[in-house]
Amino acid sequence: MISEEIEKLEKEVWKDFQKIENLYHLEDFRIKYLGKKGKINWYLKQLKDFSLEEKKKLGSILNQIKEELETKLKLKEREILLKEEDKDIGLDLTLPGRIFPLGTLHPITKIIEELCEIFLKLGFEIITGPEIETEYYNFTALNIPDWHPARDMQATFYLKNGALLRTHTSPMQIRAMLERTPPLRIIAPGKVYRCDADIRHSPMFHQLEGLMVDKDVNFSDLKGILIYFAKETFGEIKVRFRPSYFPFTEPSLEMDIECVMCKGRGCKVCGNAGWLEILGAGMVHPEVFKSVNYDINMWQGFAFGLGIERIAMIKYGIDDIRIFFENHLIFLESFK
Ligand code: FA5
Repeated sequence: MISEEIEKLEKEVWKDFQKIENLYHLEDFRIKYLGKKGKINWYLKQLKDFSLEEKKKLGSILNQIKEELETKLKLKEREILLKEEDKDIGLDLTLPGRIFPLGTLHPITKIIEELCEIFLKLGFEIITGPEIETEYYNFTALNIPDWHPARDMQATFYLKNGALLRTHTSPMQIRAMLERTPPLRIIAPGKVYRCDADIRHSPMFHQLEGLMVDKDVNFSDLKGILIYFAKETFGEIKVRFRPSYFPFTEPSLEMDIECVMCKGRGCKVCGNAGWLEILGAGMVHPEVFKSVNYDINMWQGFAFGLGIERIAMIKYGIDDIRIFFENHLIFLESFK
């Protein structure tokens, strides 16, 4: 049976791999197993006569072995070269050390740090919280009871036992207000999850929540802070506010930034709108204050939720959100 033969081959591969001691062994090994006429390719070719299901199953096993081998061979080669280098030079303590390539911060981490700096200057405190949430924090306490159609606005990944992956960072508003007494000013950056995927939507993405509660906070304060953040982040750029709806804010707005790709003319990145939506915001709804026992006659507040990837796309001129999570070294190194 071919599956048994492949199993045997896998054992043979790893046994042989242990025997590699120098670059000659390594090259022989590579030709024997990974070469065009090597054993793995030979088995891959045999699969053509099998059923689609078997082809898929066995092909994936063979490709996995191939990938693992390629990675391990690279490491082995490096290990052998380093050993040989040591042999050539002997031990010379006056030689400079080896330079190891340094990594760099991921562009999304960079943007989060930049945004935190901006809001820290404005007196906001940074907090973090769980990505696995309960319906209560993610929806109910935010004035979205279970019958509310707004639950469908954010396609949710449910887990067993009623838990879910948070669909936004807004549950942090509730956590912050329950843990503190007003006045308060917090931001909460973090990962969120939605069943959503295209060039502007990713199933896992980052948001930064902002919440300010005080005795006389109003809508102009909110707009002022958002315009300040946009100027600090992008320099001179056109922004616009649109009226919107969120069950946890009233009134609500969304903020768009002029699309940097097409300068507002319309392109595939902005879906021909000329604008990219980067955040939702509004004045905290009295029902939300009631759910955390804040006196609605004494306290007012605003909240906002920024889409971090959208901000990174605009800032770095990136036309497909998926590239942030594909781990291409050339892309990541360009942020050094
Ligand atoms: C919310 O998530 C609200 N919680 C925001 C909010 C907070 C409103 C506080 C009022 C008060 P929305 O679903 O529009 O809203 O998402 C906010 C931002 O996240 C969007 O403007 C967009 O920039 C970004 N975003 C939404 N879905 C995705 C996605 N799938 N991939 C990448 N970014 C996304």
